Amino acid sequence: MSRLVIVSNRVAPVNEGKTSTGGLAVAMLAAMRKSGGVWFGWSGEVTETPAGEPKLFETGRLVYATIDLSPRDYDEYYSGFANRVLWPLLHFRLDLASFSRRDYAGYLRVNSLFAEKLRSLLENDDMVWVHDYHLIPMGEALRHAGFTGKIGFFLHTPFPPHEIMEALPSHADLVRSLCAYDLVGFQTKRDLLGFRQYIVESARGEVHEDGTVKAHGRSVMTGAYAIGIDAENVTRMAEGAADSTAAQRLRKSLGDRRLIIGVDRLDYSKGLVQRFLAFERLLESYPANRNTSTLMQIAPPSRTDVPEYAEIRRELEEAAGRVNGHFAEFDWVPIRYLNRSVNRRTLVGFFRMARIGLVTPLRDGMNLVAKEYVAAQDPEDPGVLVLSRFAGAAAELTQALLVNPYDIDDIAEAVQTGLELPLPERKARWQEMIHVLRENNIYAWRERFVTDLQAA
Ligand code: ADQ
Repeated sequence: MSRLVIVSNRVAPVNEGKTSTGGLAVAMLAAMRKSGGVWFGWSGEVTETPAGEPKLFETGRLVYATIDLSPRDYDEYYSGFANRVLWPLLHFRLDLASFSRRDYAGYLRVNSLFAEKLRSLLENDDMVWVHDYHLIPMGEALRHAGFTGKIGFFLHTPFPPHEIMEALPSHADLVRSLCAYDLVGFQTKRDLLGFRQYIVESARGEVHEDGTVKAHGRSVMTGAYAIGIDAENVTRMAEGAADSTAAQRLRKSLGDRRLIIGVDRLDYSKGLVQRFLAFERLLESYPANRNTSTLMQIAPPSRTDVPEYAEIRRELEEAAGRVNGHFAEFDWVPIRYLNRSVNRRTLVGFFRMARIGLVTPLRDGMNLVAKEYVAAQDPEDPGVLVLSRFAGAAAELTQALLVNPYDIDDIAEAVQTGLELPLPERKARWQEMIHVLRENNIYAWRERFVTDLQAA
């Protein structure tokens, strides 16, 4: 039987007890644990002299194969092109993209390195599934290295309109390498449409009714595959965690105040500054929330050596400090702002206690926190999800209170509406959403992609 070989920039921590705060790692670990296979990627280590061969580690049915990166690779490929060019560009932030030819060359070099190292582990009938923007050219590099089996690619981020893509000096090369895959998957129809429009408008290619795209002399299958979560597992974990020591401490500290929760990697795409300002607006416009509602924002720092992340962190600290300074009372702090990760069990226990899940990214491929929040709710007394229209999850979670994350008044009003929503309506909205999450769970997502890749 052919093996499924997953490739992503980072593999999830081998130690499952360790907290992982990246959506990709959380999702892929859930998707792969049951089915087994090989997971290849960067170890997270940077060393002057990376070992020649991948390090192998087997656990259950999953084999991890990892390589280290040199400091130069790390700077140019990871911090440089992937996180200072592609990430902002794919999230519609051209203003934050800083392109350099040196970093692009490093990106291509590391993609070839990944392909070469992986090639030595592959068998002919393996099926390779490459993940995310770090590794767009990897499939083409694997072809050059002589691999002839199926290769698929899934983009976890949005795909922006073609006018934005065209601002990237190497856009034509990158899209040409996307066309070397057998199947390219996107999170939502909107992203798929963005890609297809690019193909027609910028690459002068063709889009066929069955989803095949023809461009650059190649033909590739395309589709939308909204990533899911293991909803039943999250529900079970949340039930179990509702009375954990941490949950009890949180409950005690809140008294009968209502909890509004936000959980995100500290990233400028997540709309955190606007979220704090919206909470400030809520306290101004609906003063009954003073000393009766608390926003807890958990935001562990990520990509700390990218300057734009230091900047957003500074802005957030300033906003939280100002709101707290203005509204705090001797027995209440409006915003509890935590720069740390929390283990998954504790986190979903907190979700279950929160009356509002506040998820307001300016752009997000999907957003798993929104889905986890819904799955963690008590069916008899579910909280309300306030969700950005610009998160991929909004296409499925239509029963959330959808907001424009740039519009501070809109967010504040939705939170107020959510706090006042009568129980029957909360239940009705939640039931529709949990149904969607159970149907399109992480296993269904994996199956759909793998089946289509086999057929491509
Ligand atoms: P991310 O941008 O990382 O993912 P998201 O989808 O919300 O965003 O996933 C974050 C994951 O990390 C969630 O499982 C969450 O529970 C966990 N997490 C976040 N903060 C945490 C904390 N403080 N402590 C513990 N755990 C925390 C990228 C894309 C998304 C896409 C996913 C998957 O940007 O759009 O949904 O990949 O495709």
